[in-house]
Parts: sequence; structure tokens; C-alpha cells
Amino acid sequence: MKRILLAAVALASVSFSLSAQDVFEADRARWKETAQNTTPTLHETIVRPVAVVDAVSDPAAFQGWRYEKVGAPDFYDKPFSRINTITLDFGKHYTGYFSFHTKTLTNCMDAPTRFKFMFGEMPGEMNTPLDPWKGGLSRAWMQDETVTLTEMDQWTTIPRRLSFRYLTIELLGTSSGFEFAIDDSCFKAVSSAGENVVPLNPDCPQEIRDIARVSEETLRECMQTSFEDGPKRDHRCWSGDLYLQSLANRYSFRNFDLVKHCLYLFAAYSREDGVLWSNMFDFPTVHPQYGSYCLPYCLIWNSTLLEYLKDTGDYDTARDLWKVARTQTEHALTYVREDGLFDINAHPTWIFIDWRAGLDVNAPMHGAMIFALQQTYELATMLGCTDEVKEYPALIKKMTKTARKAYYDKERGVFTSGPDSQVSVMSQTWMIKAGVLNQKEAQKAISNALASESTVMPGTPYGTHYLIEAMINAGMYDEARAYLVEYWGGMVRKGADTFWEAYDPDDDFLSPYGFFPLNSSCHAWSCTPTYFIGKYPEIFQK
Ligand code: RAM
Repeated sequence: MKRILLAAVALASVSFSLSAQDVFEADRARWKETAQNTTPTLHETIVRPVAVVDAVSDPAAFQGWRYEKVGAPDFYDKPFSRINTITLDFGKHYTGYFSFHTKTLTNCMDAPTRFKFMFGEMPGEMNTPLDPWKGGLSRAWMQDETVTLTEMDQWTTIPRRLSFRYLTIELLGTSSGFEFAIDDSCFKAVSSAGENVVPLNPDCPQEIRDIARVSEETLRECMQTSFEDGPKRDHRCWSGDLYLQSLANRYSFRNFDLVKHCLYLFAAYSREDGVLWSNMFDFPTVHPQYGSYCLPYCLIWNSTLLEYLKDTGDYDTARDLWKVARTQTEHALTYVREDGLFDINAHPTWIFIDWRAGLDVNAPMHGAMIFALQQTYELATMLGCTDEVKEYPALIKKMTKTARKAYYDKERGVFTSGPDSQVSVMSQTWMIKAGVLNQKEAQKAISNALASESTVMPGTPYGTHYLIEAMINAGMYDEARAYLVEYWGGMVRKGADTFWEAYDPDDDFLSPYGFFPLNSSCHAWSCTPTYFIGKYPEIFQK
């Protein structure tokens, strides 16, 4: 990952020096203002713990741990030195700010009092020793905080925004001859989502309702001042996640201003050559993660703009941002060879398709490029500016032909990818999304890929989203429903309140970062059952 990012930084600096001029100079101030003006207000809700729980080590539980309720949270008048350590369950996932109040019970404090707070989304994350640190990302993402009070009888707020369901409070040190209580605690939960305005059919089965509810919770928690990828880790808007969130938003909160806000964030702060960064933060002030450039994410931004236009009919925005969309495909076309093959090595870049280790991205990226050309052409058609992209239809044809020639194994009825002819689900799904196969061939490709033990499976709900979509495109409706119920329903059965960033039904400890407690367990790209269930009621709600 680090190496990839360094390569991306190198590429970024090359492009900066090549493009002497800022291609969007005339637009940036206006775009920034629009991004600013569409920043949503966060709704605040005060919540309190609903139970005291005990951790139970249980090999049958997800990641080996579960919580058992042991009582009500009635510790507020008890001397905390006698409690010492307590775990509170807030009943569901929340994102926001934690405050607690201390009260002197007897005598007075003679030295500071120190606590350790550990906030977590999952029982396994809460109960796995974190040190010595083995994770591939910063240790500081973990939500353990040491707080030292030099005074009692006041409210204290932990400054950092938290994302959790469970909280363990441990007393690390206090003075003798004095007693105090934590006599109140509260959590200010924040989200910009509002209410779900798209109900399910009254006769929708319970297993689908459960999946829809968890999807909606996931999206709600990720809807902050931008569509964040995960409120626990990253705290920013990634273009790939944004696309899927915008689809799920259509069938739930229908907060299209937030989509507009995010589209403008990316546009306003794009690189000087007009290429989009992969992710954006909007606090404390708006900024991209400079150096993080991800080619498929640039392209998928075009699809988000197209879907936004279809949802809202906001032609002004689409016209305003059209040149950004065009820049993304034009830039990506510099990777396409004369013979129509997408060459991932044309320039150093990060091609993210799924977090599954070892996934070969040649074929999926080729499919993603064809799809991007189709979507950008569709956008141009809606905007009446196809003259600017008149070569795209011929290019799509050429790349489709090349896709079949270079990647389709007709004998086996699957796409293969890379020097080892790898068969992966992602190769099939992106080629099907790009329309490279007819329905019958698409059905065969998916069935063949899924039937083989050696097929590289997606390791995330992000990749799995595209598999469900490919199944629907291929007319495999029963299979799509069964897979969705098995995969997302599997998380629900394992105790999910919100859907997880990484999930493999056969490996509860899978992590893209080498250490599962780092995983985000409320992750934007996992919320798309809402989209499928809402868009295809005849498949999913019957
Ligand atoms: C991780 C996050 C995010 C994703 C990127 C590629 O940092 O999971 O959601 O979009 O990877």
C-alpha cells in the first residue's frame, strides 16, 4: 500500500511539473463556494448506555468474542474505585462525541485521577490486545484514550470524534481516602442523514428487512458533512465509496445535496491537470489526501455525476462539472494502447478494484475503462455535447473486441487476467458491467467462476456489490437474491449492527491491513443492499 502511494506521489509530481497551468483555474473559486454552500448541518441526538455487559470468549462467536448483558447501567451513584472497570453497551452503533461527569462522594481528590476509555464497534476489536502493534495502518486509529482529570465535579468531553457501540472505562489511578462517581455520561451522536423516506413493501420478508435496516444504519452513520467511507477509520470521502453511497441514498435518505457537495469537493480541489484525487476531507478545512490518486476512482466519479443528474435533473451542476468528467476519461485514455488494450503499466498508478490480496487487475480495469467511456458518453448525450467525445463509441467497440480477444477464454467460458491467467470474480463482473458479454455468456462466466475453488473471490462488500450487479445484468435474479441474503445476511447473523469493510464468510479475521481490529465495521461501500432491495423489489422484496 505504502509503495503504491509513493508511486502515486511520484506520478502526481510529474503531472504537476508537466502541466504548467491549472486547467480549472477559472472555475475553482466558484466550485469551492458551491462545495461550501452545500455543507450539511449535522443532526445531533443525545444517547446514553443501555446496558452493562461482560465479554465472553466464545470460539463460535464472530472473531471469537461476544458480549453478555449483566445489568442496567445503574453505576452512576456508586464509588468508581469499587467498580474499577466497566463495559457499557449503547445498544447500537453511534458516531459523535462522548462526555462524562464526575462527582466527589467523600473527602477530596489528593492527586489526579486517570482513566482509560476504549471505544469499539465490535466485541473482537474491544477484547484483542492491541500491543505490540501489528496493524498495517496507524495504531492511533484505535479508539483507546487515556484521560487524566486534575479536577472533579465537572463534565469532560473526549475531543476526538468516536465511532462505536461498546465502551470500556477502566480506572488507572486515583488518590486514596477519597471516593468519586461517574454520575452521568452521554454521547452526542451526529449524522446528516435525516429520515429514510423510502419504505419497503409491507409484505417484504423479515430476512430482507433485517438486511435493509443494517444497510440503512451503515449509510446513516457514514453520512456526516460528506459521505464518509467509515466513521471510525479514514473519516473522509472516497470516490469509489461515494458512487455506491449515492446509489443507496436514492433508495433511502434521498439527500442529493450531500451528493452535490461531494462532487464539488472533488472537482474544486482536483490536481492542476484536472485529475481527481482519490479522497477528500472536509474538516477542519477542505483538502484532498494529496498524493493519493486511484485511476478507477477518478472514472467512477463520472458515474456518480451521471447518477446525480438522473436523480435530480440538476443540469446546471452537470454542465458545470462536465469538463471534470471529460478530463477523467481523457486522462485514463492515455493508458489505452493503439490496439485498444488498457495497459496498467503505461504510467505508475494505483488501480484499486478490491482488497483481496493477489487480485490481478488487468481485466477488471479494462472493463472499468469501457464502462467509464459508456457512462461519460451517456452523460454527454444528456448534456447535448457528444461532439466533444465523438470518438468514444468507436473506442468502446474497439476495446470490447480487444477485451474478448485478450481476456476471454471461450473454451472455459470465463475471463482470465494477467500473466498467470487468473480467474477472479472481479474480472467477470467488470467485463459484464461493461457489456462485453451477452446474457448467456455472462451467466456462464459468473457460474463458472463461482464453481471453481481456485477463483479469486472479492474480499469486501465493495467487490461483492459488483458481483450482485453483474448477476442482475445477466438475468440471474434468483442467484442474486440468494447471494445477497447469504453474504450480507451472513453478517447480520454474525451480529452486525452496521456492515463491515471487509467480509469473507469463511474467514472472520480477514483484514486488508494485517490486523482485524483495524477494520472499519461500519463501512460505506457495504451499504448497497439498500440500493438493490429498493431498485429491484420484484427480486428482493417478494
Ligand atoms: C480504504 C477504505 C476506503 C476505500 C479505499 C480504497 O482506505 O476502505 O473505503 O475506498 O481503501
